[in-house]
Amino acid sequence: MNDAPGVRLTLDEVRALAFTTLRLVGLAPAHADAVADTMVAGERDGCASHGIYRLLVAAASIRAGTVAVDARPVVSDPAPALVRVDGGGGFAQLAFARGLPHLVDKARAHGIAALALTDVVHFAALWPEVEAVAAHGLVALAMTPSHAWVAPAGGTRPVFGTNPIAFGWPRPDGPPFVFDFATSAVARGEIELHRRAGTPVPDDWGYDASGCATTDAAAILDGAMRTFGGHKGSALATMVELLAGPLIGDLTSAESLARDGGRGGSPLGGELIVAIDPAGFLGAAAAVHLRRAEAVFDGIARQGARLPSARRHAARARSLRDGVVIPAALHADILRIGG
Ligand code: NDP
Ligand code: PYC
Repeated sequence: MNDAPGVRLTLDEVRALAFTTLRLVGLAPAHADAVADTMVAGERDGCASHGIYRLLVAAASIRAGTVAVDARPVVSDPAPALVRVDGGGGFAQLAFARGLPHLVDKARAHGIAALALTDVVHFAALWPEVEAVAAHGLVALAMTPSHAWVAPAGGTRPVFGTNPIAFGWPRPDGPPFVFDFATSAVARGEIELHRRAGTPVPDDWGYDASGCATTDAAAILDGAMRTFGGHKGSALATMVELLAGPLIGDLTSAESLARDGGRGGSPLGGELIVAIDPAGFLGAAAAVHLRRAEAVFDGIARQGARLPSARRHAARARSLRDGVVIPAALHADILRIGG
């Protein structure tokens, strides 16, 4: 149980804190809007490693000069079912917002479409994006490489990023089914929170710089993280490197880290988002088959197993009602950024 002192804020106050801080460190208003939204969503849904903590991370990238604070995303149309948004070195959130309407239109027109965000800076969770696509009744898949922090199964030196994969499935009677996780044992943000708190981590999260398993969060951040699920996570991490890297003409995690050049900014490169319209294969029968799919979710929930995204929605309801509690030390660090 975490009994560290906290500061209770309404979600409006969290948003104001995020927006004001981002503006103070020089982020242009359109970016500050989009970035603040994603941080508030993370905090609201109880995702501590990708909530308001990310203000420290985003501000560090801005100060390190690794993000273009006033980039203007440029949308292009490489093929009938493809859309590309060149983020111009800015944060990914605004590029995604610009590309989303085109992705939705193209998926409706062709049954399937893909959006490539290129030359963006990524510090965030992917679930807000698949949730936004699923809100249009489309199935969504998103992935992005990061910085080379993660060793392949069988090795101890970093090759992959933490390379998240997110999936969204629209449901007839409620919010979409969504999962979103790193292909590393945990997100790097989780390990950073342990380092901040001075708490040990499980001994299967990573290696120190000499390749030995360790429970010391700082040693893992200087060494290598592990993939989840051994060779299976390792293969999925490889897939993310390829599909959201060379396939869309953007960086691998190793190239991202090299381009950062030790400045300590967030991952640089691309993201791939695929949207599938159930009506593409099924036409008017889509509703019947989506209803049939509900049996899969019932089969999980009926035996007391937890559906991914159920915890987030419960946290969301709580936060909308009661606001959120931010660790006092984090709140103080955020105020210091502004100061
Ligand atoms: P977790 O290991 O906590 O897994 C999160 C996902 O698994 C969520 O969908 C969660 O649902 C679900 N889940 C967790 N526990 C259970 C359970 N017991 N039963 C069923 N479902 C469960 O996340 P990670 O640490 O791997 O990643 C956290 C975040 O970090 C992600 O949002 C990811 O996008 C982000 N990230 C971003 C990166 C980037 O480069 N931009 C890189 C790496 C990670 P629920 O949400 O309901 O808890
Ligand atoms: O937590 O691994 C992570 C991460 C990388 C980029 C954004 N989050």
